[in-house]
Amino acid sequence: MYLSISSRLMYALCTVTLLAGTVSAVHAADATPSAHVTILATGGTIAGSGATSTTTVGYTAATVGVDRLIAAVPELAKVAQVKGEQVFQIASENMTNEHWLKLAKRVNALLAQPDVDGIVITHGTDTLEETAYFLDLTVKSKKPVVLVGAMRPGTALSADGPINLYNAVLLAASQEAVGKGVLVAMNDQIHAARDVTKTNTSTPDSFKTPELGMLGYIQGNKPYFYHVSNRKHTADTEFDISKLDALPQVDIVYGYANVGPVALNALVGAGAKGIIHAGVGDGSLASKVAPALTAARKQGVLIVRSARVGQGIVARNGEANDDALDFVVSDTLNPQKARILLMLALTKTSDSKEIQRMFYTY
Ligand code: DAS
Repeated sequence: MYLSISSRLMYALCTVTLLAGTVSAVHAADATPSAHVTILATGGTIAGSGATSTTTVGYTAATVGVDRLIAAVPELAKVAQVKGEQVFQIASENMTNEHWLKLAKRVNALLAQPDVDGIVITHGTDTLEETAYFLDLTVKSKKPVVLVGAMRPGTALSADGPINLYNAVLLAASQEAVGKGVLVAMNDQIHAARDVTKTNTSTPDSFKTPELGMLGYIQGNKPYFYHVSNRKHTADTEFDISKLDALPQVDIVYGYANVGPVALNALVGAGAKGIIHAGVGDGSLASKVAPALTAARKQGVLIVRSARVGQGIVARNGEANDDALDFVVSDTLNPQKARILLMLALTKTSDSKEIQRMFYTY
């Protein structure tokens, strides 16, 4: 076949372009990712192990160290330059205020380093939503902080930990996650720390943001955001834990049919500085409990009316005359998250009007 000179030149140009493309693709596949992500390991099922491959309950949490977690997912190296730190090794039902303060201080110290672009925290699922919200209110950076856990131990068939960890690191290394607040990456979904909650004792789809909605997905090695959180968080927080060694004692009392004031009086007697009332319905107060709450308020205990139902706004002056009783309402925060915001609020003020503002801000 005889080609004119211009056709030969075009053919040669196309060949060189194709080869260059192939070479760059090969290099791209082997290129060291630029993002530096630190994994802070705290324990939980993601670090758990069971006796057999079908043991998905009755396993032991918090047995596998951070180096083995990372080694079990070599694909992490394709999405970030990863370092691991074992900050705790506990089942998260045992998480304490002291753990939270230590973790938040470590996160802030790492994020202040120019060579850290994002942080992933591996965590038990039982209190993951609480730690996430505490960090959402105390991390002083726009860099991504992503919490991740697992509903099945790494020894189980279809363990969810490895893919959850991969997704969390990919998210923490992404530009898309910058400035979005503390995130939770579970089951290929991206949730905001403020509104996510564990909804099932054992299934991999346990983490949901029931009515306010999750923020997006992780699919095909990429995060997709469809919403952002409207409330203040992270770099915009007014709370500073850098000099705190303890948090004010805040406890939760649960509402139910036939409830009395015994638990409430015991908690106030033990020195609670704040009480979250997890009321039935729209945060209703039983007539046998209301006088004890009023008395506690008069003693200087800050009272927040939340609701055990988990979704919806607890209306101020709805089921109780909050103005007259000088109570605060939790807005849409569930009781366990309202407790976190009240603890931090009490590190700054005991003024109930200021604290109510905070519940409408975060
Ligand atoms: N006990 C649970 C915890 O550590 C195990 C888990 O689900 O992570 O939170």
